[in-house]
Amino acid sequence: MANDPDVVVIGAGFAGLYAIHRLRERGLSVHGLEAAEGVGGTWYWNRYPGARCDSESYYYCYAFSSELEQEWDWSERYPGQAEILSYLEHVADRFDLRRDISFSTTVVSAAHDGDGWVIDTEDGGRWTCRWLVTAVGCLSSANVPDIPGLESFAGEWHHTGQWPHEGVDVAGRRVGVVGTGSTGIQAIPVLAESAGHLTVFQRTANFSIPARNAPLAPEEAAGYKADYAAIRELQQASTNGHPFVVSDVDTLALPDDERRALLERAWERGGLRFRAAVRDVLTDPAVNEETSDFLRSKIHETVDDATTAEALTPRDHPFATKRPPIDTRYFETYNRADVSLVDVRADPIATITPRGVRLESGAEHPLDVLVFATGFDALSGPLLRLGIRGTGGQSLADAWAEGATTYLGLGVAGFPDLFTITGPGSPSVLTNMPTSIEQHVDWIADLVAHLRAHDLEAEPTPEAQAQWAEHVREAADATLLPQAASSWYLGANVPGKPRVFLPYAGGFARYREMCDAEAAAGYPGFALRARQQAA
Ligand code: N01
Repeated sequence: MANDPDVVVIGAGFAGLYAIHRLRERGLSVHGLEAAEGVGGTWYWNRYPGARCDSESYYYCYAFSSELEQEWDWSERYPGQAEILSYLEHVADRFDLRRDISFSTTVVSAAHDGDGWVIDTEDGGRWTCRWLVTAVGCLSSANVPDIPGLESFAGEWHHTGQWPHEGVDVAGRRVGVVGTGSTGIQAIPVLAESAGHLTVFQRTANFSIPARNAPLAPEEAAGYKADYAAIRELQQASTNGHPFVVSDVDTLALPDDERRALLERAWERGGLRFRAAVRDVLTDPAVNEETSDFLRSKIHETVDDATTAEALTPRDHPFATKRPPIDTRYFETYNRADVSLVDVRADPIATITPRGVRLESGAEHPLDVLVFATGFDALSGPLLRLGIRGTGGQSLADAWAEGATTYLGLGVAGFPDLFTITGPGSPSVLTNMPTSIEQHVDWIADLVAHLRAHDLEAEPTPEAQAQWAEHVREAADATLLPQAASSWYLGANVPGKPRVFLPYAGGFARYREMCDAEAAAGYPGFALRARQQAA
């Protein structure tokens, strides 16, 4: 194909692969540009020890093909990184997607020239297209803290989101981990198994629920396959794309012993389902405090040393206001003699030395391997890296100087014919990602087909975008979510990033209905212009 397809899709993870497939089905020519050497997105890059999905395998997958649902066998309750990557490779082959993807191709700029998009890549390539679809993920821009002296470190250091494919040999070595979010909490128990000594540098103690991972029994897997129609229906009707019904029990009205029993049952079942077992946990401070206290007590029951247990106990944010990790023997790991916890809120990291990490107090922790499980410049970061310029040469960075705003998380005023899968302002990271991705891709494919049929170009109106930004803020404010001051949902983890609550917290089902209503009404939130006029 010449370098001028109808649509360029940037990224070949869950979102990009499905976008290529779906847009092809709509009769458009599509080409994917992917920085990595292969498909997989998040699951290509995040190969750190213990990397595993927190959604359960039977629904952390595509729903668009019932044949695919029936033919793929998951081996565990939660799929590991390698298994998800194999699944996405299978999808790429099964739907013959690779022929339309350029790998090892990093986009350095994308500019709208009044007629369409001109995309330049690091290797000197140029692509032109009418519609640009970003499928760059929400958590793909690694956040390595700017700690003085890192370049002087004599050992090796890695960010979990850019983990070497050949692995890192930690056997018998002194390993340090900075960060105790979902990633750190997955990696720490696995690293501790083989490291000589593991030191965890914790700034914020975190809640975590046991995942209770296990092999998926063949009869259980067969049951899911037989039930897919109902499972998918439940996901579409849910708050966050998981096939769980949120409990309707008013926990505060229960006698103490029954409330405790309900929480114990949810704890024993484990995983992200825990949240769904407690009605109003994200909206009612009293319910949340009860639940938080229950989880704090579990940390103290699990960790032998009382001082370590208290240091691991979160007291500065309500449960689930930061994305709650799920774990396999995380708190138990601190009972090992070869694992130590360093509280870097009390004594912050001052510098990295050739030998290891030095704290403000002067204490030095010698290390051979330093692991940054320090998260990502979430949602807006991956888009800003693309060097996008819209009408009049305006950069996306300038448009978002006060914080990322979009209409429905799907498009940005001033950037015609640009569509952002799971962009800022969409439910995205508050949901099961494949469910949100499919909804976005289907919606975008319908809009692009409409634009082609009528020879139109589209961009959100500034009014619709401003109203949506206000609605996103109100939806977050109606919950306890903004109370976690250091949350990446707010951009608080990246120095200098504007504090704007980035995902839409109003719920997946409600959001889907709003998107459907927008399409049914002929896209009133978008300025639709005849292309001849626009040119
Ligand atoms: O990143 P995070 P993550 N000095 O930003 C600490 C998804 N995910 O990679 O809280 C010291 O949550 C930081 O401390 P603080 C999931 O959505 C999904 O763990 O800012 N510490 C925090 O402890 C998740 O939420 C799966 O005070 C520093 C940690 O690093 C999202 O990815 C699996 C520091 C970062 O936590 C991100 O999780 C894994 C510094 N300078 C992840 N800078 C699935 O299963 C940062 N920290 C799908």
